[in-house]
Amino acid sequence: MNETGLSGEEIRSFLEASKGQDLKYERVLSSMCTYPHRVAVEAHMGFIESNMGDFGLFKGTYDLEKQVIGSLGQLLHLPNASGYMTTGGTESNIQAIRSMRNLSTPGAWCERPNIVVPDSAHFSFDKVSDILDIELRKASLDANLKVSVKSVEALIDKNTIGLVAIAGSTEFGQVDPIERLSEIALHNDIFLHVDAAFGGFVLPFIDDIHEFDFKLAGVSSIAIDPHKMGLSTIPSGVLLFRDSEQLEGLKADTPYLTVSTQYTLTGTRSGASVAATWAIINYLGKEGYRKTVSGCMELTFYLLQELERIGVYPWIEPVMNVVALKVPEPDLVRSRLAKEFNWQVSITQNPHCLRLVIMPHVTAGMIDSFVRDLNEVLMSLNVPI
Ligand code: 0PR
Repeated sequence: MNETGLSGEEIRSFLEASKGQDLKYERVLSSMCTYPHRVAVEAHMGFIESNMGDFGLFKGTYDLEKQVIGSLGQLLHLPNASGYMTTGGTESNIQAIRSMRNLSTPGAWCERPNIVVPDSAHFSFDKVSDILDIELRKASLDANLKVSVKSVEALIDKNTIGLVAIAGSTEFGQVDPIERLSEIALHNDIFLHVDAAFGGFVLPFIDDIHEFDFKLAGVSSIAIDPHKMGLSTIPSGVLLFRDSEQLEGLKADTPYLTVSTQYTLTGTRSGASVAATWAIINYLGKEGYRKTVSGCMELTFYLLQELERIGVYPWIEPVMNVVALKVPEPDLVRSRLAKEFNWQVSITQNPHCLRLVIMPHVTAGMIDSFVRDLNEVLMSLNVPI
């Protein structure tokens, strides 16, 4: 740290230079985040000092948080859901499993508790396993990259405290057979957490019906992220519980704050995200999200149509705006797209594909030039597609 501070002008110019090195979303086809909506940004800036870690001081913001929980609970078919705003899917997943662990009857497992997750689960569950010392059992996927129900059933034993299902997998945008997993959870009297961090703001707004939420009696908690397809600011995640007792399972005493208990993983947390999320869900409403999601889906199908012309096909028919493409040498293609054309795309592991996410910042013009550039890279590889 310098002895004396820089001038405001110097600070601005340093920051501008740094920002200039950041990539613009206009070349990004790999991200599950996007530009937050201006209404969310405005609300965020208006609440920048608000700390939900001591919400007795910020009663107005806390009330907005309760309204967000109510609105998203209602969207996911449980208006009186309990929960709170997290920093995103990772924290929601950690807290959901921590609550399962804390509520599972002591002595119900003999050795180490375990959870059964799809092989497609986000890497946040590896963090869960490490932090909570819970065994992670990975169930295999079927040909459509949904978790195999048989594999899940085979992995459940007396030490299993819960299951995880994915509604919108990170790599493929696939939705697990959650209706069946709900029945299995009820039958075994264990929890079922649904990771809808991405799909939670997509599935309710598309025409195809995928049952994934609290409508299913076995679903005990859901992670849904406003900072992904919800168009809110970072960091905005939401964790919802069916039962207030599940939230109680996370209780910590906070004797010197304005409130005596806390249920969150972090202490100090952003009231700005709360205001931004409240603002955007109320500004857009279901109608606005339906428009946003249908725009992304139309572009997703436009992309597929254009790719077909150059002989490139998706591994599975996309369920949402995440596309995994069969191309030869995906790593090489990815790095050449970045180096030669400045495109940011990602890859999937198994199967090994090129992965694109068609977020609200993507335009038809972006797709046209991406397909042209991809074709050039593939032609120069000189291998059959
Ligand atoms: N669950 C699912 C299904 C996810 O896709 C993700 C993140 C998480 C949980 C974790 O959410 P947080 O990152 O909010 O804690 N999926 C993306 C990923 O890890 C996140 C991402 C976002 C990656 C923007 C890149 C990027 O530019 O791939």
